Amino acid sequence: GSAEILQQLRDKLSPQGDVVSPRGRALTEEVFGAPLTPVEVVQRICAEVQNAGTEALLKFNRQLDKADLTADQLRVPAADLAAAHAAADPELIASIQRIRDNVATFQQAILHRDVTIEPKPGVTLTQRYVPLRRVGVCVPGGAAAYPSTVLMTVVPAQVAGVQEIAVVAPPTAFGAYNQDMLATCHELGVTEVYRMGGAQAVAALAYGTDIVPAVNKIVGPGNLFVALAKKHVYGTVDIDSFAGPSEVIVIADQTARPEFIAADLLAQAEHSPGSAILITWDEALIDAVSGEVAKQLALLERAELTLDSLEAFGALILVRDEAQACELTDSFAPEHLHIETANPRDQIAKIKNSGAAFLGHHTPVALGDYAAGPSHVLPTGGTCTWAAGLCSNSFLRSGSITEFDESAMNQIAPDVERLAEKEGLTAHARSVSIRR
Ligand code: HSO
Ligand code: ZN
Repeated sequence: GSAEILQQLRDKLSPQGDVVSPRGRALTEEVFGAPLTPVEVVQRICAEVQNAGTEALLKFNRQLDKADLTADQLRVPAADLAAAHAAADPELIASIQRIRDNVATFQQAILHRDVTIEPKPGVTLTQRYVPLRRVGVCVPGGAAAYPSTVLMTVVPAQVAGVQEIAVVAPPTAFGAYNQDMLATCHELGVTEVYRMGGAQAVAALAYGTDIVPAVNKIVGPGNLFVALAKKHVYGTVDIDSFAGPSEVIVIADQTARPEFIAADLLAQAEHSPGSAILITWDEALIDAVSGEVAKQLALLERAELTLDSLEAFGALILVRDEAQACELTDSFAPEHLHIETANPRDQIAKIKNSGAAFLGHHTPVALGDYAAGPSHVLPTGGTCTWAAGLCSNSFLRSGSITEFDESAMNQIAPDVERLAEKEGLTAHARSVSIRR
């Protein structure tokens, strides 16, 4: 039955929350002198950064990321950004420019525009959208470098009209010292890049220090500590949704090519951890895909990590029919959904819950990860039932503007006065009646 399959699928979800590696646990115990939960660790780090600012930041850089920086080394010098750009592969820069255009075109097209209506003569009502002034972008740098994350966060913010963008990346080879990431920042006109990561970077962005001015919103993916820190500082600043370990559900029928599907599952597992699940009603496809996965795995650079991830968080699911495939997928609410069937629009119409959907045999998820236009910062772990992926509108806030002329006010006045009297708020009522 569907309920049992769904439970099995949920068990296949890569860890979204409370898992810390033994190494991470030992490290925090060493730093804090006591075995703390991740939430406690994050509370301590945020409080210290709030109180001691840069000094605390430098200490956590040293203790948690093993980077012994001075205060004036926290910000990447403009010359380093320019040098990374000058030394970058020209083909990479050309790709970044084309991708920036793709992302900007889509993000511009979906941008909210002010709406004004005149519901009655003399009444003007407006919903207007104003960009956030200053935002912080977290770029991960633990297991791999992510110039693509710079594109998928910075470009939507720029399209929205954000004036100041501060990028933070951990002081590691894959993070703030990654030349491709720095070159991407420079190409996009980002001048503020900081060598700091983890909860301490989130706290610095939220509270501000003498080196990093506080921001209005913090976005971007990160590990558990980054996610918990964002949750902790929410209210001081806004945050985006929780982008945890990546997942994909592939729905396929007999028209799908097993070698394509195997490649798609492996691409997701490569994130390690990454959940990769095939759902099909075509029994022959299961065997064919399974054979292809084994064959293709051997060719991969990160074969071992990918296999580990696949064994823990991969699944090939045979369902009764198309209806059950759609029902299961909708209940699971995957971050990525790839439909490789004859008529993918039939299935997507039946599935409301997915962070991002990819249709057909020629739309691998990697197109969206790197270049298509929608951002790859997406809600994971079933949170797309209530959260949305990052986009240009994530960097806008709305406000309303109301204006009545005298006769329009006179017309609406009795309703206002009546409700104000009922609430016992006679000053409210009088502020209207005095004008009549
Ligand atoms: N699949 C990731 C994004 C990514 N993939 C970046 C490769 N680089 C989360 O949507
Ligand atoms: Zn990816």
